[in-house]
Amino acid sequence: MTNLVVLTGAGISAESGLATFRDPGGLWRRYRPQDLATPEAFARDPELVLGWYDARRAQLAEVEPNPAHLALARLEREWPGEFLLVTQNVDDLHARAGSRAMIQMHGALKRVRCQACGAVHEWAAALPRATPCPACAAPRLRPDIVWFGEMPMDMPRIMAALEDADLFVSIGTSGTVYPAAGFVRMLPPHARSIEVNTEASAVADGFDELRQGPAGVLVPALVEELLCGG
Ligand code: BV8
Repeated sequence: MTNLVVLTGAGISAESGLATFRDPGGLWRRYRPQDLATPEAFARDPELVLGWYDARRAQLAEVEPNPAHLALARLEREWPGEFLLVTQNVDDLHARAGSRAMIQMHGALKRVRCQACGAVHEWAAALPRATPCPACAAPRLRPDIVWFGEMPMDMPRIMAALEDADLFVSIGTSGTVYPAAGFVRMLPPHARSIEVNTEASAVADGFDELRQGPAGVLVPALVEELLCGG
């Protein structure tokens, strides 16, 4: 049986209309994500950081999963071996497309976490500063997002899947953020690795194959190929 691990980044959601980190992101073009997605930025200017996440959370209601998200959900349903989707994305498009065997290693826009009691709550609305925690009432809620300098989620489970992988497919990620960018170098020597991207990522040389083009076109074709004996 072939064990398959898929990694996705912001590029898989680009055709759904969600800006990637590299695009000039409109309202936020004067900030770099590295400057906003940090505990220090949140401590320094909570309203600015919460406003950024409120805007991105609100945008989820305006976008839909695209054929690449849907194809990965089909691949999970029909794959005969072990399957794990690891996404760096904090949007809800993989879940809405039907993916279940999924780890959101950088957290989720539609979840908040209490810094006082640790409770995690599903959250679709805005998160004004000092909103009381539904569990303990402390005004200490933050986005349940992994910021730069914070430990990504579920790393032991991700590492175990990479060690057992026979096939690794990376889709729509620039390969600039670690530890995700290093996953391709953690594979067993026999594993086959494929990168799907509109341009070569910073770690493209670590892959056996580069399929250059939009995920919305290449991922459904790759899924068909993998399921029908490619
Ligand atoms: C950690 C949530 C350790 C926030 C995110 C120096 C060297 C190496 C590493 C470091 C270093 N200094 C610091 C570090 C560590 C740091 C890091 O890697 N920094 C980088 C900037 C150098 N990493 C961390 O801090 C991580 N934590 O290391 O912890 C630790 C150890 C012990 C104890 C405690 C801690 C945590 C990183 C997580 C940060 N959070 N997201 C939020 O979203 O608001 S990162 C965020 O940016 C995303 O999640 C994603 O990971 C990253 C953006 O990357 P991509 O998803 O790849 O998106 P991008 O826009 O860059 O690229 C899009 C790609 O799609 C492009 O290639 C494009 O060509 C392609 N594309 C576009 N359209 C399409 C397409 N492809 C196909 N089809 C299309 N249509």
